Amino acid sequence: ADHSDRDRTRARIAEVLSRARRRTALLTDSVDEAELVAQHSPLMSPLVWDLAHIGNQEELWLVRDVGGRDAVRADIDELYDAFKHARSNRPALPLLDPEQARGYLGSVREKVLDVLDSSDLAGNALVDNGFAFGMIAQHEQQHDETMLATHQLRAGAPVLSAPRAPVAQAPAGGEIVLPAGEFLMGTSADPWALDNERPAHPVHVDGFAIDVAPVTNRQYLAFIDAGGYDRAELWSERGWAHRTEAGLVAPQFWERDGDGWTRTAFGVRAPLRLDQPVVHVCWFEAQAFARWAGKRLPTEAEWEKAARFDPETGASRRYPWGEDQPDEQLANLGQRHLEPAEVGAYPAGASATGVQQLIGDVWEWCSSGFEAYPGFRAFPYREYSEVFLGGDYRILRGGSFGTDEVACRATFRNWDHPIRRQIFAGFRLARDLREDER
Ligand code: AVJ
Ligand code: FE
Repeated sequence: ADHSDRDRTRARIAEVLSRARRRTALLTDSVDEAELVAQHSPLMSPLVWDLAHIGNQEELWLVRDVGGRDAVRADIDELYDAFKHARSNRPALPLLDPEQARGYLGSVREKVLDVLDSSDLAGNALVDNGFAFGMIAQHEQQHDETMLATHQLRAGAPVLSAPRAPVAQAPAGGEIVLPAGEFLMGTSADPWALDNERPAHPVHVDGFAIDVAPVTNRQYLAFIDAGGYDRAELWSERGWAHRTEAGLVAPQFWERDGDGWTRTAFGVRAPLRLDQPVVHVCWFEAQAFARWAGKRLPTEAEWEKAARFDPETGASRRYPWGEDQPDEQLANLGQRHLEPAEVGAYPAGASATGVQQLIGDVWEWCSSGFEAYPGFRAFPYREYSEVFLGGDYRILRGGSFGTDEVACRATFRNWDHPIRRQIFAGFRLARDLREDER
């Protein structure tokens, strides 16, 4: 049994690594050399930096650390260390050119598959259950989502395409009440969970109500039409200062079109799909919308309780719908579509309490900052999570249409600065319970 378990884990690792690599190839082979080395936005690396950085992380952890093998290219570690060079400075570095980068990734992967073959996937925390391989697959997919955001920022003719995201058979709306009580937040059991998701720990959450669906373009339009961007009282002081300085008037990539609005996604300008979740808003915009609507953003614990808590068993699930891996009936993940789906399009993916589309579609801003769970231990490196804890970040949960399932589960924690909008972020609303609801 031990043997076949190990073989199954090896096969799954090989599969997730090659899925990540197919996506990396799609994102980098779809534009020409000039576009690979260009800076499409000062917020983003040139695609060719992400490409070689993916290979370099894989080399550091799997070839050298897990495999104990000789370096493939020890001379380039510094260039691809994210902490050594700001994104805006990366185009000026003596980077590998696209052909060299592709060759480098290929050489690294070849060694990694050999390391995988000879590893018994046990013996220390780095390799137990294939953790380091899972971490590196997640890392590549995270950069693939980042590269997808770079694609969204590039000018010029479209190069990516995908089928339209599903429409809803029945609209989703309203809210779900979760009574006060404890639930188990985070995980100690999920073998590929990253350090910041650990350990599992009980959290008491006061009773709250949370929306069944994320806020839609239709609802967001009503906020704009009500003068939401011009009413300082709806914004926090910092939010208003940012809104003024950045000249925010609508979500990023929206453009006026007569009386209405269009949205440009991956080079295609089209009328807004009103029943899709709003995307490309910053935390300050989400907060102002919430105040206008008389509600608030959920805390991170509320979001996770809504996503995981099963009132019948008292247990926390891996996904809202249970333990099964996501599929196209359950959630809009994996760049299968290049847009969020209409609210109500994934009824099968609802949580035990009936909350929908928590996984996939859009990352959801929470009110919380990025803090360590009690008992947190940085692993295997401080620069994944620890150096960001307590910084000027807000939590995002649930993944987007651009998140691969290997990097998405109801415990997964993402974070970004509250002004960021180039990520695939939207939000849903929550509120405290009234006296008569408690
Ligand atoms: C967890 C998404 C915030 O992209 O900055 C990639 C993931 N860490 N390489 C990021 C990450 C190192 C990280 N986020
Ligand atoms: Fe990285």
